[in-house]
Amino acid sequence: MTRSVARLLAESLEAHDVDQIFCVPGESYVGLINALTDMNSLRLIVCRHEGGAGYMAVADGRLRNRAGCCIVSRGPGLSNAMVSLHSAYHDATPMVMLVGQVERKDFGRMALQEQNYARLLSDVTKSVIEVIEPEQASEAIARAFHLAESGTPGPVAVILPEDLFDATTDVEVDQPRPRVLSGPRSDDLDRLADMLAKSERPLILVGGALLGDALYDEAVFGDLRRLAEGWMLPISPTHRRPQLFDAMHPHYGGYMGIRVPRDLIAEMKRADLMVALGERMTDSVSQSYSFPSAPRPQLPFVHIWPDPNEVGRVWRPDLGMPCSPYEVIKALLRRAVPADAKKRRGWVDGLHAIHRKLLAKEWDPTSDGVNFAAIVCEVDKHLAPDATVTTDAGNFGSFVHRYIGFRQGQVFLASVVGAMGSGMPMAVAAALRRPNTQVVAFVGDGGALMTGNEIATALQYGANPIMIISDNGMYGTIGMHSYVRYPERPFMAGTRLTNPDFAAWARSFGAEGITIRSDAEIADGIARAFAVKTRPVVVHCLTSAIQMSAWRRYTHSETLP
Ligand SMILES: Cc1ncc(C[n+]2csc(CCOP(=O)(O)OP(=O)(O)O)c2C)c(N)n1
Repeated sequence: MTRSVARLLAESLEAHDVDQIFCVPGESYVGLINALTDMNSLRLIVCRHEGGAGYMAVADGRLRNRAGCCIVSRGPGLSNAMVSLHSAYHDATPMVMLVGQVERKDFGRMALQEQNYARLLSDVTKSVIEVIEPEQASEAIARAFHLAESGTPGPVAVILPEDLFDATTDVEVDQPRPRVLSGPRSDDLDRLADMLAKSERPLILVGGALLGDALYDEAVFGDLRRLAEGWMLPISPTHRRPQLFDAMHPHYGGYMGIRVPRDLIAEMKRADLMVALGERMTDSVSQSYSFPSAPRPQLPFVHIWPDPNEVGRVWRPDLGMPCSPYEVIKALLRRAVPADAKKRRGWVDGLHAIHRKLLAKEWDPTSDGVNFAAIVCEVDKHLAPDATVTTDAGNFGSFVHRYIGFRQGQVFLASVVGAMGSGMPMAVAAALRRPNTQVVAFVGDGGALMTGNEIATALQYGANPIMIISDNGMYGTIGMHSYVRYPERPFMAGTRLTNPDFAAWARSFGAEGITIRSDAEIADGIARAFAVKTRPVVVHCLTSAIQMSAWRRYTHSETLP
């Protein structure tokens, strides 16, 4: 059947089960926009900034355990979207980004907004696929999804010249490649089982590749639970993956985020074995390459990650298993539980006790605004068992990790690498994908005005997230870093912000706007936010800058310098 390349691309996306695409339209791909709007199975979500569109695609992909999809225009559009590629690349999250390009006859002339994408994107994508021949358009989509989702997942860009869309071809839709998963070698499994059996104090870190295997699949979570209980193992979710294990389960061994609190890390360092199960391992998780120390871990280290290029790249593991982490869990469950696994009861209980103590809802009063701890704890009271929480990057997020014990079934989304501007777009994507469930975005006053304008997208498509803004009048994280390095200098210098009335700003979009100025307004303000349900809500919280994070306070005085 002869059809336009635009139509072929649209059908190829449909064949890959793409039902939602995030975009900012551009003249470089109007042919494709027309074909996409003709497809009943596809919803085009028109966003306000390509960074927002990219983050939405990342979040949507994670929610579906697939590569999310977005389309951006050439030079300027792609430049705006770069932050989402950077984030997806570091977070090992699959994404397919289609990019418009100048006409083929003008290649290399530096025509309007032309960029050499292979060069520009070489360090933020797994692959850049330039389509020159109409006959290869569908194959390019199939390859892009395959590459994005296999091995270490990540973003793939498909470059589409403007004149290609109207060209015709009789090539058929290239169907999706089967998903490829590598299983563990039986020798490696023997060794792992032996190491686990001998260990008295193992640490099991669970990370993103397990999440990639299944975000919702109760089978995965159930099997992980059974392994933890049967083999008597503590489970520690890693940085910004808190929902991987129920925080109240007695085998939850503490959250392995950035700068693990002193008591917990001291206990963790007594471990005699570390198993990274589906965690790539980064500086955030490894406490700046100190635990395990890079490149030679100070304790026996097993690295399980679905990509041989990654296992052994930074750390030298005692055992490297380049395979699906879930396959390892299933394989261990088929084996006999070590006879004396119960010897680890005390170790598991000890870690869990420290974790539960850290979750205590305690904080100190503040005089320069509300302690954000109080807001987060109030939100936690309202969170449903299937709620989605997103955080932007910034110190306000530390309160979320400290005070919310995520239950299995709750979903957490964030840029793992800490790219600001991700929180609100991810919440919009979650509210679109999970209508009639609670979606709460925690953002700072910095991130709020980076991509908070996507609240317009939420209103346009009937998505109803709650955006909780911690307005401490500054880029607080950077102020804190400055304070830590140069304690005698005024810590707000270079980081102070003059902010709008965010509640009025929200109302100007047609959203609900609520302001919380004092502790007395917290309970009612948060209850009102959760009661709205039929439109987005912004809760503007005037928060303390002295309380720099959930763990650190400015100690020189109670008034700002
Ligand atoms: C896109 C991007 N730009 C800059 C940074 C550096 N950065 C990290 S946190 C932060 C401040 C965040 O401020 P805010 O949103 O107000 O939250 P707070 O730290 O005050 O809680 C900045 C500028 C970043 N991570 N991402």
